Amino acid sequence: RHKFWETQPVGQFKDVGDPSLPEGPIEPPTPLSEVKQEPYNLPNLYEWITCDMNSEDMCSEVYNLLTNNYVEDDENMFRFNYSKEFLRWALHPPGYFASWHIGVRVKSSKKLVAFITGVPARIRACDTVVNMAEINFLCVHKKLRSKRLAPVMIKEVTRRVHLENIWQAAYTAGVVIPTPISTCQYWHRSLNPKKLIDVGFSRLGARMTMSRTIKLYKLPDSTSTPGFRKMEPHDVPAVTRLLRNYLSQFLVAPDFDENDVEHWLLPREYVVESFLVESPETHEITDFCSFYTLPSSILGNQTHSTLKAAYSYYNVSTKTPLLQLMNDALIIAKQKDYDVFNALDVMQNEGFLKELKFGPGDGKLHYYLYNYRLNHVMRPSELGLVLL
Ligand code: NHW
Ligand code: EN5
Repeated sequence: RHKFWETQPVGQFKDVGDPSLPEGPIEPPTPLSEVKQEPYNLPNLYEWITCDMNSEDMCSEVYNLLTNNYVEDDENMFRFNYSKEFLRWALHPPGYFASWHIGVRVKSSKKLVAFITGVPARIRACDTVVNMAEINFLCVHKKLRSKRLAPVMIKEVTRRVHLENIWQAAYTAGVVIPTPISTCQYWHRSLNPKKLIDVGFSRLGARMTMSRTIKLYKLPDSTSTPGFRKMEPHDVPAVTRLLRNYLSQFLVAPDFDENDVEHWLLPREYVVESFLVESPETHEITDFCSFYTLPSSILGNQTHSTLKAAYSYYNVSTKTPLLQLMNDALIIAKQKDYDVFNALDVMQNEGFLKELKFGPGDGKLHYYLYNYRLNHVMRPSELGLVLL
């Protein structure tokens, strides 16, 4: 069934629920001298490149490959359209390795035809903080699909991760492969219902008119929480404390330090937005919310070419009810002209999804670990990790 994944150190379907298998690494690390020193072989017409995403030209080539060939929904109506600024941000966290930004191009024409990336992250699984790679942006050009190029890409990124003495990875995918640690549901909150219906992202409900639908999703013009404001650089220490404390309750979550928070959560226009509540009396930072910007190309619509989507990222409520905090996030997203606000049912998100008029989407997101076994499948609410 899974000729490639059966050979890899990942949980196998036949082992699900077997309590005799120990939690932790599936294979021990090998001495670095035993890690293969040369890249894996590619079919003869192709060659490996390391993509310098600081180079404007390289970043544009990657952007174009992904814009035309990356993830689509099951009916091929929408395709993720990560911006160049977003890709630069996603691939340059503290301690990143340029060697983990891997391209494949045609030798003769130099055309980029495949891509895969890793970035380093400390991720806690139960009680153990593990140095991992987060793998993302695996893409093979549409014309080169089903030729078993993806397994070679995955083996090559694995080799380059091993060369940095890292032996575990985390990744998410819309497809089921051996073996998810958890399966999450996408939820969507309409901000611009007319456009969403016009482009086929959502449908007019039964016994609903367009004007009733627009009224249903109306939001106040301004946020309601006193002390709600954008996060600023001087907030990094307080946000780090708040977030670390919050994430400690989940079974799998990033172990963020101040450098990570500065990189992943300080606002960057059109990339990531973060807000917090500063108590007007004590000036304490009590609550936090954030979302990232990931538009989708609309395939084959005469009037609209992009869907502006905000994706819920990390949220923490200690004083402001989560419902009220996320309602303020929706108001901000509406002000900023997003068409839809998306969220997964991870962390405590189930506590606001239905009340704030999110509806379940047709997509699921499966979470995976490489070379690390957990002994039970987690509920989404036990996950404290959001990948881009
Ligand atoms: S998920 C997004 C993945 N990208 C897309 O969906 C874009 C559109 N699709 C494509 O470009 C986020 C191609 O269809 C791809 C597959 C390239 C997906 N993950 O070359 P073949 C990520 O980026 C397996 C893992 O013939 P293809 C996370 C498939 O099951 N495996 O297929 C990435 C089969 O193996 P099997 C996937 O359609 C995580 C084999 O690939 C997969 O031309 C990567 C078929 O290969 C997926 N999304 O190309 C793993 N999709 O055993 C990282 C298919 O079933 C692991 N496959 O026969 C950790 C590494 C680091 C470890 C460090 C210690
Ligand atoms: C790794 N970082 O399927 C990411 N999106 O529901 C890779 N559906 O947008 C993983 N099909 O339900 C990728 N509208 C996995 C996701 C791939 C993209 C994907 C789904 C998630 C999606 C939309 C559009 C469906 C179009 C037809 C959807 C319904 C919205 C409706 C709004 C009103 C309330 C009810 C729901």
